[in-house]
Amino acid sequence: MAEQPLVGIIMGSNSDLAVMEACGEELERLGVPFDMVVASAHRSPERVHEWASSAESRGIRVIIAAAGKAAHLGGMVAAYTPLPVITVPMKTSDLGGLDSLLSMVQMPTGVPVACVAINGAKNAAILATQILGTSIPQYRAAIVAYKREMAEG
Ligand code: RP5
Repeated sequence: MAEQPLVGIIMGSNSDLAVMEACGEELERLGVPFDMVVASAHRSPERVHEWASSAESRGIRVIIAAAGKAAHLGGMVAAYTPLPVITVPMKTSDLGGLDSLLSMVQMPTGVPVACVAINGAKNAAILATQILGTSIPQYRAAIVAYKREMAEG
């Protein structure tokens, strides 16, 4: 039987997948089960609503939301769930991803999202694992080992 996903990854478009694959690869490396869906805040809002509002009851503990341009996906997801939301601003052709970044970090008071660097898919996976590690020793140990590997070069 497949392991229960603990991290839910949502992205606004299939065009985000090339970048976000690195997020899934890092979660796999850290041993974190996840699921991944494409749903857009403006093109398929009902799907986003359904996915975000049911995430906690499906066993998800942390959400990663990736989007580009006027990137309201993370904020919309955060509105529908008590789970922590980490956003990944996608690099864009017109404004280089600054548009996505500002859309995410400037969430109004009361509905925060965390935000990693532009195209920071791998860091989102690491941060999600660190959050899991505050309550699940296996993931804390995975992060400790990862940091040790980095230090040893
Ligand atoms: C956002 O608009 C997506 O997250 C994507 O980063 C950007 C462009 O989407 P496409 O036009 O490539 O589908 O919704």
